[in-house]
Amino acid sequence: MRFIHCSDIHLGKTYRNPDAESIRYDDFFYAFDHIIADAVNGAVDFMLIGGDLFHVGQISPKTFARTIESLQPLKDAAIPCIAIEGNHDWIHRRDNISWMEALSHMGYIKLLRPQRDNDGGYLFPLFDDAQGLGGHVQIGDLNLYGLGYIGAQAGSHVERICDAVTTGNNILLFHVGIWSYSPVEIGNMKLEEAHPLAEKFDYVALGHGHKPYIINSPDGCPYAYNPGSPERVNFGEQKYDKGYYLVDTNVKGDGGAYQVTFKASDPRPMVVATIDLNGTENSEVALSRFCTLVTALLVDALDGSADERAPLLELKLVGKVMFHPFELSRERLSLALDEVVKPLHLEVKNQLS
Ligand SMILES: [Mn+2]
Repeated sequence: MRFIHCSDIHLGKTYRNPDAESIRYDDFFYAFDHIIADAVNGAVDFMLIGGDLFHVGQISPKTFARTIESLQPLKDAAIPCIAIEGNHDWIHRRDNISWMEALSHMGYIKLLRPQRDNDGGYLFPLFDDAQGLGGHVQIGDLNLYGLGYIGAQAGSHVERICDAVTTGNNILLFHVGIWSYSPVEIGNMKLEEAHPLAEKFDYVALGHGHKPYIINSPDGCPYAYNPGSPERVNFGEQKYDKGYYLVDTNVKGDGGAYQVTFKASDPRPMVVATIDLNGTENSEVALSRFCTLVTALLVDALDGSADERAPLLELKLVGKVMFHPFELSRERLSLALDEVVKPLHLEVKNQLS
């Protein structure tokens, strides 16, 4: 079997700035559409989404319609798309149907969710296609289980999760980070809390942190994989590798681990930098230095690629200057920058003194 594991697509995210809104909105669909095209062209057996398909729980009707358009080629090719909910697409009001449930009802995804018994144990009922609900799906000789986002105490649930699984050839979808690997601050578990999963599951498909990483068992065999997000979702992600995993269960590596290949995506250029204007005597000189430094940063960020997409910039201005810092207003900086680059989105943190 060959499958794609992606996560944290964040469809629906954009900037409220009217010039950037539709372009930035399209970025996330562009990333998702590319993965789906790779799945269809590569004729994989199934695709996994490790949570945060949507940026928010309450998406717009437009985002729902666009998502269906994106998923249609997978459905037409009869490639099952197995998904879980992340913290971003979690719906707290249980009386309201979620958009993820709707996609599952309509047969575009198989949304996996566990049930709990009265003793806090986990139950993974077999997925029911008619209802679009379940916790466990079988594809060929593989057994796929889905957990979604279960909160900050996820580590203490691992034993009960493992107890609920009695099959072999198991894969788990789990929207959780692992401390020290995951760049996010909440919703993580400790490395040693995760390790028992290696005995029950051949592949733990993680999501949550937008930076890719792979977790090894204490004896050095990889078993848990976080692909990160295929697009740069937030400032701070400029240095992360972006893409998804292509997995082949027939090719075995260390300790029987599946062959896993990271496939790079094509995210929009992003630059986050500190601009040192220390000692500049007037705002003209400072502006000129600002433009020179930003130009160099962009060359560096593009690293020889001919990417012509307008970048996302977050610039922090620092240093002691001999004029009033307010003279470098965001508008003035933006105007000066126009001659160098037209960013899709510019954030300035003026910390000049
Ligand atoms: Mn996310």
